[in-house]
Amino acid sequence: MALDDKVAALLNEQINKELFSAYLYLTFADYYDERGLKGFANWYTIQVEEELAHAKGLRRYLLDNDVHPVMEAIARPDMSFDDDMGPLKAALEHEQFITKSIYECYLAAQKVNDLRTMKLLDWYIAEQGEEETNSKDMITNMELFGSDPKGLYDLDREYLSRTFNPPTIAM
Ligand code: OFO
Repeated sequence: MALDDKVAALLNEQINKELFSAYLYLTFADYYDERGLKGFANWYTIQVEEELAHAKGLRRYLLDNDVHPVMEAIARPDMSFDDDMGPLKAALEHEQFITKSIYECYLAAQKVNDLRTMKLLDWYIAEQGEEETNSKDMITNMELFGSDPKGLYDLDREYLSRTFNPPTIAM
């Protein structure tokens, strides 16, 4: 069954949003790198990989459904931060925006009884749940330990150990 035009267009837009997420998180990694917080920088660099994987998963899905993916221009992230909490709060806000966007894709698919796309988006919905939880945890950790140099050092060490595990979606 061919993909509905509106569903295909929303999924294509979502590719751009995922690529923008990668771009945004690169700027967060830069912020922390320049501050000497290599663990936080590592965490966001890995997040960039995750976002690229999300974009590639949607691209694969369009290709598999005979829809040509269109790579639109990626906006320049406009972010400057006054303190180490800034990127963490911006990340949570951004993930909530992405969750809403995935829900819109899901609802469009549901409207035309596109069960296959709904199944694909189930994965993205669960992933967004995880990403919102991670973002909230990072804010809480910063609130609890960030004002103490030793606490911040330990947090940074912890984030240094994050590695990229390619997600299970087809790319
Ligand atoms: Fe693609 O999950 Fe974050 O934005």
